[in-house]
Amino acid sequence: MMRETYEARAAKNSNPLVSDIFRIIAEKKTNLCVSLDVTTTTKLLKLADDLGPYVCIFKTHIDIIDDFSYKSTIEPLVELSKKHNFLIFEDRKFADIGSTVQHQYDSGIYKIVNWAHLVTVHGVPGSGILSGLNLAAEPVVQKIGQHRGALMLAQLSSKGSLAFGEYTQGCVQMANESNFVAGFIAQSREATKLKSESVASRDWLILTPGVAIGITGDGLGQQYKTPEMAMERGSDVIIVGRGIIGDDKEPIKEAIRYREAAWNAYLKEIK
Ligand code: S5P
Repeated sequence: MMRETYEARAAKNSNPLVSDIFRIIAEKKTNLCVSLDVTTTTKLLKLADDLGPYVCIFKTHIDIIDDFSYKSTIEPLVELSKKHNFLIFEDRKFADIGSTVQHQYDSGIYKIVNWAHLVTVHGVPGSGILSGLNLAAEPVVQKIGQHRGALMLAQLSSKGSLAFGEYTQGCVQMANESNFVAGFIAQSREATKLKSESVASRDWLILTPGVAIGITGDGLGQQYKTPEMAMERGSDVIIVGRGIIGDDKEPIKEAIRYREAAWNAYLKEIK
């Protein structure tokens, strides 16, 4: 499919966080997000420093870090995000009522809202989840002058996922009614278009996980497509975990390969 350049979309988007992301992608010429699914702070920070130049966003699952501490895990990660100009996306997959997620976002040991530009959110509980997260984000946005936003899980990459059809449409409807939503985790842009379009659709940021080269699954339900396939379906950013940082991989070499594949696929499609 043909698409506009990231630069053009950055200039037009009314959501400042989405504009920032499109701008970083255009400047660094990378639409790659690496999923840093590792269990130690040392591995997390080494990968963030080594791969920082090749990504626009790093995705984390901060609750799988065995030796987590705010000071030794988060503070250096935030420094690296400034050094290499990437954003941080904590894949928290919030899924509770507004009041609970508000605290899960700003309290506990992780205090996610302080450092993660993006977080993932399930639509299951209804729109209160977005209001609760937004309540936690407002004071932080005020205080540190950075933007915060949610990516709603419109579709999942895993086999047998229940997130399709009417559920996906419901998520898009919820997103349309909240300024806190930056975009979607989805397998295709098409799925994030409302069938009954009464309001003009926003220019959503679409991130696509379940991307790998030369492998179709992981034996636990993950289903892979290639960077080219994800881009052809209208993705803006591919999310790659084990394809780049897997035990048998050379992460820098793989990051360069995936970045090139996704960037060339984008170049083929621009108007
Ligand atoms: O539908 C999804 C949504 C997400 S956020 N499918 C996914 O795989 N993810 C996440 O992307 C998942 O939690 C994991 O962190 C990453 C994929 O990792 P990989 O090693 O399979 O590339």
